[in-house]
Amino acid sequence: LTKKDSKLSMAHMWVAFISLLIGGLMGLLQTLVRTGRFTLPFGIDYYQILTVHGVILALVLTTFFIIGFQFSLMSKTVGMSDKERVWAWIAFWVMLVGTIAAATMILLGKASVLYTFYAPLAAHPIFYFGLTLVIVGTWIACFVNFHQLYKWKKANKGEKSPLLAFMVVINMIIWFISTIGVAATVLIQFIPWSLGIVDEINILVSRTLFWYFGHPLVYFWLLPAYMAWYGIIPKIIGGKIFSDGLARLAFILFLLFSIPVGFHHQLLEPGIDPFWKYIQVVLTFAVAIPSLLTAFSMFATFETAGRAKGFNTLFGWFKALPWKDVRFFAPMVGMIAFIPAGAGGLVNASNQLNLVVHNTIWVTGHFHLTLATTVILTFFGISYWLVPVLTGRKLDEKTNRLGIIQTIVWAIGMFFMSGSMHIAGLLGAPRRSAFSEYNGSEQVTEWIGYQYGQAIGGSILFIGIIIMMYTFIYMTFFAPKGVEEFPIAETAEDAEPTPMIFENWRLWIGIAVVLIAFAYTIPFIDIIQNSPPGSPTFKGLIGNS
Ligand code: HAS
Repeated sequence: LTKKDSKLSMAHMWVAFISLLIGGLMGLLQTLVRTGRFTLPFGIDYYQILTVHGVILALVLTTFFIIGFQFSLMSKTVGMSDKERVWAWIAFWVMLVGTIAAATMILLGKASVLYTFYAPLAAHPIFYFGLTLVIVGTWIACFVNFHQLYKWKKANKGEKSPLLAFMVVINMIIWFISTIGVAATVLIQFIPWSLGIVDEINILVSRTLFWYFGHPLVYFWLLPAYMAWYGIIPKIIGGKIFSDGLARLAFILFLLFSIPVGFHHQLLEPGIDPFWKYIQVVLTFAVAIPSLLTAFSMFATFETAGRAKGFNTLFGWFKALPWKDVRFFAPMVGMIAFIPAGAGGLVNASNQLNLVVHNTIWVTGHFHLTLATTVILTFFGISYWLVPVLTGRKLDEKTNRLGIIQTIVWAIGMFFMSGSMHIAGLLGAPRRSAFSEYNGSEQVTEWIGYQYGQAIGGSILFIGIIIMMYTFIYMTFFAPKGVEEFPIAETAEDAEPTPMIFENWRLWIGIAVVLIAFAYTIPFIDIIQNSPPGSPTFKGLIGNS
């Protein structure tokens, strides 16, 4: 990568890692509050830190890391012109100004609306203006990426695009289409409401538009991890990509199925016709298929790499994997975690089982396994080679060892925290609640051991964050100078050729739009026609006091 490209990606990494520290500290405080033995100082409200935690980690860290990582992939595979880089910097600054505006309002206690921020919780208008800027910034980044691939295709007529560039563009199309929903609710509903121009808001519409965005959001987080699994890990383990076509097919299936599924977050919500919930649940099960393809493809990659190295028994590949290389080890632990994590997702998506787990802390356990383990460990795994590449340094043995320890610490912390959350959730413990004895209810006594389990896990995880921050700073400023490899894998020679229809963007975007229209139009009209008028602003109750 050129110096200019490196600087751009590195700016994103800085925001991501500072977010990790702030957001992680808030997470630790939450788990301590939930033991009932710790109260927050200086009158800080539980929901204020819960909002900082969710927004900073789930929205800010992820978005900056992903966009920074994707810029580096695009620069490496299809190149970035000076003009594109100027726009990429504009995107970065617009996002950053928006983030600072929204974060300031949360820290001032004027936007304790949680990371899902749908009505009836109300925040200060500046929070919503900040969000708008963040979205606009990401849209600029989308168009920079689209332009990069478009230019490459023009210069390389008839050739299939580089796999990683193809994947980045799919992820950004998903992001662009889904953020239209959140932009609509922010601009049409929240800004006029928070400014007092209207005094009512349709809560169901706001929740529906949020979840139209909220579910594809989780795949916007997951797909960069899959980019590393498909396109980088094979190189690190000394193997080849099992099938370029299969990898592209998985990403196309995400484009088709990750958006028309938001209702699976609203299964218990009155006001949405059960038939349409049913349709979206079917589509939810369809979106698990590309993950199953990915699991297959990863096993196949491991096995073929192992066999090529002479490990020819059924499970011989296991021994052939470079367990002592943190660039592989951290994402691999993430992959293993995704087996129970994905199974938990399928539980959530099943209507009857959702009755048991919805709004319990099981759901929090689910996304700490998916996002905070599978995705984040893969992001950490990426940073062990990407940060040295960007700073012109080498991943030395000491950092590699520390990274392995960090991964183990993270896995143990998450085992306790997410495990306790899953079990307590099945025992009925609610999510998003500070400590309460619920007037001495007997059931609550069943939860308390698991709340301690969460605090133990949370404390271990915080140690993991400190190690990661140390490693990040070391790799940025102190690691030995040198040239670290940007590990991009090649496809196996005997793989089937990739069908060119996968490059037919109009076709796939067209089908995606038709599916979205099918899954949302009628229920949305229903919601608008039949739902009762909105509720008052709830000013003074939370956030906007
Ligand atoms: Fe989810 C709630 C359903 C995946 C994140 N999810 C959430 C929330 C978040 C979230 C943040 O249907 C909470 C939102 C809130 O605040 O209310 N989720 C699913 C389903 C999947 C799924 C069906 N979720 C994710 C991912 C996330 C994420 C990924 C973040 C990155 N989720 C739900 C539902 C709810 C929900 C409901 C609402 C619950 C409620 O009631 O509120 C699927 O995509 C999962 C498919 C995955 C698999 C696993 C494949 C396994 C692989 C690993 C292979 C391993 C290898 C290593 C190769 C089928 C690919 C092997 C090596 C060895 C040595 C063994």
